[in-house]
Amino acid sequence: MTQTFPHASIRTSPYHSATVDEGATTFHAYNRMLLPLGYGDPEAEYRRLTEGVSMWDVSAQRQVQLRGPDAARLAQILCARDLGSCVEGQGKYVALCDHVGNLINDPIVLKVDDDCFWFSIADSDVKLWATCVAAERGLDVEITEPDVSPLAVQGPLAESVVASIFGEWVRDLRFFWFADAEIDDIPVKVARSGWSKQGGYELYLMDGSRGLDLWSIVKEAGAPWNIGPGYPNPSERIESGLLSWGGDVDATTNPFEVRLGRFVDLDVPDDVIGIEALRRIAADGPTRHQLGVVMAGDDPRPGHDRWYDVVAAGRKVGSLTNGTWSYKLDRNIGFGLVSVDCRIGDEVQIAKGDTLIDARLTPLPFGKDDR
Ligand code: THG
Repeated sequence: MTQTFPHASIRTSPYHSATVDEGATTFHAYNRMLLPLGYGDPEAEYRRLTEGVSMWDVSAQRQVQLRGPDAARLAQILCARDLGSCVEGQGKYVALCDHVGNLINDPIVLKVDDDCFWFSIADSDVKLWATCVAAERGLDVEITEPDVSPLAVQGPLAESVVASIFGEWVRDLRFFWFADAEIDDIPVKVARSGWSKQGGYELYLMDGSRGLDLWSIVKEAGAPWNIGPGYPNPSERIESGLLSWGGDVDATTNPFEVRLGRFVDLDVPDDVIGIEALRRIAADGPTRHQLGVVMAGDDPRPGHDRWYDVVAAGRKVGSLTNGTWSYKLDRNIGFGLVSVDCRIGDEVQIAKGDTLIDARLTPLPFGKDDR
């Protein structure tokens, strides 16, 4: 396996050749790293995740490490969520906003120790942002991208697989909490997290030279439960209402518009970036909100390549920001980022090229009966 230089425009993950050997058919660039996005049988990969157990290379969820006496202060300045109660070994999902309250990333923040935080990031350059903010404010903190590469084990049987590798203690981990562990001298952090609502873990590999070893260990341990390869699954995550930063937000989306208001604490200190703007937006009320969209027809439609207009009474009222076939609903579904004048239950249309598709607005996450 060749690990390319950190500044390469597209880097490979420590699991890369294993994913190729497993038959990965699609890769996406994410944080300048190749992220496998499919192994050729979407339905089997969906069922494996929702009924069994699946393993994913998510090294592209890079860590930005803040280390030093001012690490906690910088972490808080960057996050519109109160981190004061966050203890060592705990993670929190946060909104990272710019000075006008636009969402520029939605990482999980892991408190590694009092002087060290990891931001497990979505696809934007948080290291550059954090480095600039720290320097401008004269903070004593070093910002790096450490050699850390998460491997997700997701699905209802994930707990059995991960317990068989690391021990029964993993069953007691709370959501977003993590702990240090070792297997065959491979250092990892075992976290209860992952970009699905099927339950599971992320193994934060802390030695990139051992990626293929860790992959084999998980694959062998999971064999009794029929583990197989998977990827951040669009059907499952859209059914479950999980946000994809970059896919579901544009340059002017604030957290309240995309259901992240519950992760924003308006009473954080005034030096938190964007907090004044967020207080104002909260007081005035956002102009858009995110709802589910269920489209008519029971044939899977081809992939979603861009945002499509959501139309009501001949007028654009918002955008369909993603779209997928739902195996749970047997319908095409997606997220609408639409005017707050649009309500759950409204009949709308999706303008896909010249085609107008009848659709209805629903709550998120999708329920079985929302079809
Ligand atoms: N794992 C790790 N890093 C990541 C992601 C991940 N970085 C990029 C991206 N995913 C960050 N985005 C999310 C979005 C949603 C969730 C996690 C990361 C998530 N949300 C739950 C929800 O919204 O229901 C739980 C939130 C809560 O209750 O606190 O899990 O997946 N390492």
